[in-house]
Amino acid sequence: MAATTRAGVPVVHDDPYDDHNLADPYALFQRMRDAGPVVWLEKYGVHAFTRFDPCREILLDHEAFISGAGVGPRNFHHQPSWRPQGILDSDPPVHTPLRTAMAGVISPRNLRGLRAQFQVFAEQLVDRLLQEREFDAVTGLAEVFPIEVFGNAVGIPREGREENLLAHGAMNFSQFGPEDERYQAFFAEGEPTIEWVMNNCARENLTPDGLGAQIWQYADDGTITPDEATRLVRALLSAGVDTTVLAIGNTMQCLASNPDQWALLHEKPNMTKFAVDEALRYDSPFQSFFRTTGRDVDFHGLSLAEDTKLVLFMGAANRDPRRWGDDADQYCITRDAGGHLAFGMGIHQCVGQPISRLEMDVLLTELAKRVRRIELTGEPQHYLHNTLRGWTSVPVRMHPA
Ligand code: OVM
Repeated sequence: MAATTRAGVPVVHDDPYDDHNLADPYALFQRMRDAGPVVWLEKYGVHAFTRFDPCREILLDHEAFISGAGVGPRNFHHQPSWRPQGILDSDPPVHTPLRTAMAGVISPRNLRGLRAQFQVFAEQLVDRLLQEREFDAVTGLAEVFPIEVFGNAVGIPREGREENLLAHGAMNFSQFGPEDERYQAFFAEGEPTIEWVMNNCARENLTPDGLGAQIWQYADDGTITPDEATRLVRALLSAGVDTTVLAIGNTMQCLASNPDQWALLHEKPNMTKFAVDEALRYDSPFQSFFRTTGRDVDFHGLSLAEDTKLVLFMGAANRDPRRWGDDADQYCITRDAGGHLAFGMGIHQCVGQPISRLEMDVLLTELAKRVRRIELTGEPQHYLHNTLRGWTSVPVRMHPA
């Protein structure tokens, strides 16, 4: 990594998106962080940020680093998105009413109602898993819970969720990484789900009391247009499922691989929030985003012209020892993991975060209370995706309390 660009930026020849680095990116992330605050990814022709502070600064400065040209490598100023742009890939003033509507729907009052519903299903699911004793924490737990409770919360039909929601998310999240063979494969799998997802964004197909219907009320009062309402429900359905599924699976993998941490959690189940936050830091389900310079920018010794793409690896920032200390690569539920970048930061910080956190807290608290010990019964299998990080399989055995 000795070579530099003409501007003196260290050049990285490694491919963060190859199979090997997707399975275990942390050795490469360390080399990228140590090379400097910014590196040049030769293969993709883009500057990359992996240290905590610059990543956080970029996310917080939404005027220098805009989202409206897309948050993947494709620059929408020159090449359109595969679908109409929405809350994620817009800037103020377009973004503001979208955010207002979405934040209004994810209200404390709604969350109180959802907690009660989530609790009922968490108890049923944990009852069932305790009977089985041995199960897969991804397919038998992490996928099952959000598909049921989040689907119900939005107000979509029960039929078709399994076949459509995960494949749709995996396709959608592929747009935030390179358009390579892996991208093509996720798009091929996801394309047949578009019709089902878009149908369920329509007002007439949503239950009258769910989050989806409440988004439509903002169209009624004129805060947003009907097209914008459709796309906000689309955002719930395309961003709200896979991410939480992966976060639950990653937390289970962390805890199953660190029996002392499960023992701590079982002793104090009200530490579940910390166990989840630490898992979000340790293996962030959402690894990377692009931004585009909204004007000429001087940043960390680098001059970037307006309309230049750059990539931030939040997954690397969340392991930066400059921020987290020498034990950054340890999963430790007593650490203060607050302030990690797994949900982003600034005006685009995950607006669904309270729902996702509620799902994880309710489900994993129930498990923590009722399970004394958990062990892996086989090797967890990596999920390889350009933007998402997690597992396709985490086989476990539970020992009831
Ligand atoms: C989308 C979308 C919305 C919000 C977040 C996101 C984290 C995607 O509409 O696809 O990814």
